[in-house]
Parts: sequence; structure tokens; C-alpha cells
Amino acid sequence: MAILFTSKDDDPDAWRAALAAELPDEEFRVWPDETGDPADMEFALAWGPKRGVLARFPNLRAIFSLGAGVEHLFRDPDLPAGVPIVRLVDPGLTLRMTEYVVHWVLHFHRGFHAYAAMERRREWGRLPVPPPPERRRVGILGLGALGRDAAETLAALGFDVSGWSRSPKHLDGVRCFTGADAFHAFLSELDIAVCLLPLTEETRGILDRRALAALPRGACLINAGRGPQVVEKDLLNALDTGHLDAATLDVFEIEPLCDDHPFWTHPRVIVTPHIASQTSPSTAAPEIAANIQRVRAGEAPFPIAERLRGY
Ligand code: NDP
Ligand code: OXD
Repeated sequence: MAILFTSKDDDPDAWRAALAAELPDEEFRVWPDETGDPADMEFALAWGPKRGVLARFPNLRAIFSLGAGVEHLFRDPDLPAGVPIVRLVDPGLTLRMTEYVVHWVLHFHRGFHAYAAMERRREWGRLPVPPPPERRRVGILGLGALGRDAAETLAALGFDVSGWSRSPKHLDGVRCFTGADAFHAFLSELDIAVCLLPLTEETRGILDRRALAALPRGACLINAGRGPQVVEKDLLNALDTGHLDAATLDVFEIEPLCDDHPFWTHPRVIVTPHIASQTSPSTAAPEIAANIQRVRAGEAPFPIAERLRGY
């Protein structure tokens, strides 16, 4: 039996080496050139597979996402039913996302975006001393593997942290809001909002005109979840009217961001090219290998993404 690898972005050789270090006896085959007999494939490692590709392998026992998000799998209408879709939770991925979030929260907290604008104007000056972190309200949309770690790290740095999720949560030092009914109340208390939500039917377009208006005037947004969660024209409007002070965006409705997109040159927008937390085979392969061994031992892999809820 063999492991199938299909990715539009990841380096197969790096994955081949990383998995060989964990599971030296496994055969690793890259789609499409090395596929061979489709019946040989027991597991698939996938990122953005072409529609219908995964349905060609009748003996798959699990499909592993090469990233935390799974919407790239669920958008395939031919995704084989009954095969568990396993999300990637790996300590390296979590650490890098927390680094990204902490970096941009500190950036906005200390007013470095305002100093960058002053630098562009060759203006030497001092802005008022920022408030202490306990008076800076940071809210994390999504308290899953990534959001939880970011929230706890920011709380440990002394920030006033709250979080929002679908099901109730209890995190030390974090005020937790639950469900759609609490969304606007949660947003209304934030100086900095950080989106770490998965893309689902419920979260598509969730940061629209009404949600952005619920944020206090002068708030900043960091989006490292998925681009389609933000209604781009509504965000531009909120920035242009000064309702929002600034935004750091890592993900976009269409990626790569096109050359003439207004975000590139907007004075209040910082663009990063979907790098908030890239998967590294060195930390992800051990997690996937452990799950492969679980399945072989007759146990369920984890965490399994639920098809109905979309994450
Ligand atoms: P998880 O599935 O562990 O967590 C998702 C969180 O979002 C959970 O707390 C969940 O609530 C919450 N959530 C989902 N739907 C809703 C909803 N409708 N209303 C309120 N809360 C909701 O995911 P991860 O933390 O591992 O990853 C989150 C996302 O981050 C990924 O799906 C991906 O889109 C993005 N990502 C981006 C990267 C980048 O480089 N930009 C890198 C890696 C990930 P509950 O806990 O109640 O289930
Ligand atoms: C992911 C991503 O979901 O890289 O892991 O966006």
C-alpha cells in the first residue's frame, strides 16, 4: 500500500524526505506521474487537489490536509464519502501563527503603522504614549487550535483578550463569547480584531459592513483566516471613512492578489502573501505519521473535520 501526495503548492521532495524519516517503509507516490495502480493508495496528503482526483482511489482510509484549513477539500463535490478528512494541527504551524498575530498586535498597539505613515512623509515626531497592554482590547475570532494559542499568548503578555467561537469555551484570562447572537457585542469591545476562522458557509462574508461598523471607531483588523470572510469593498469603505484605522491582511478573496488591487497601495493596509503560518514538513510529517499509525492500529485519526459544519 502507498501514500498519495497531491498539492498545488508544496514541495513533494521535502515531504517525501520528512515522511520517510517517520515511516521509512512507506511508499510515497506523487500525483499524477507516480500514481500507478489507484487501488494501492491507502492515505492521501492533499492541498487544493483537482476536482475528482481523490475519488479515483477506492481504498483510501484517510485524507490528510496539508494545511489547517480544509475548505480546499470540501469544495470538491466528488470528495469520497466516508473517508475521514483529517485537519492539520502541528506545533510549528501553531507557533508561527501566534508569532504572526503577536507581531501585528504589537505593531498596532505601539502605533507603528502611524509611525510608518510619518516616515513616508519624512515627519519626525512623537505620538502619545500607548496605553498599557491591559487597556488594549484584542479579540480573536475563532478559538480553535490556532486562535486559542494566540489568545493565551496575548493574555500572558498582559493584553485584555476576548475570543469568539461557535461552542462555549473556558480559557484562562480570555473572555469568551459564543455564537452568532454574541458576535456584534464581542466586536463592539475591540481595539484590535484578529480573524482566525475557517472558511465555511457561515463564515463567508462574516466581516461585512455591519460587522465592521460594530467595531469601535479607530479599531484595527488582522485577517489571517481566509480572504472570503471579509467583504473587501466594505473593508475599503471602513478604512476610507476612517472608521477603521488600519488592517493587516494575509488572505484575500482571490489569491494571488491581482496587480491592480487597491489593497496593495492603500495607506492603511498592510499586505502579506498568505504566509501567516506556512506548513513545514519537518513539524507536520510527525503529526501525520502518528495519525497513519493510529489508523493502522484501528483507532480514529484526529482531528477529523466535519463535513456538515465545513471545518
Ligand atoms: P479549528 O478548526 O481548530 O478552529 C476553528 C475555530 O473557529 C473554532 O474555535 C470554531 O468554533 C470557530 N468557528 C468556526 N465556525 C464558526 C462560526 N460560524 N462562528 C463562530 N466560531 C466559529 O481551526 P484552526 O484554528 O486550526 O485554523 C483556523 C483557520 O486558520 C484555518 O481554517 C485556516 O482558514 C486559517 N489558517 C490560515 C493560515 C495562514 O497562513 N493565513 C495558516 C493556517 C490556518 P468551535 O471551537 O466552537 O468549533
Ligand atoms: C492553512 C494555510 O490552512 O496555510 O494551513 O492557509
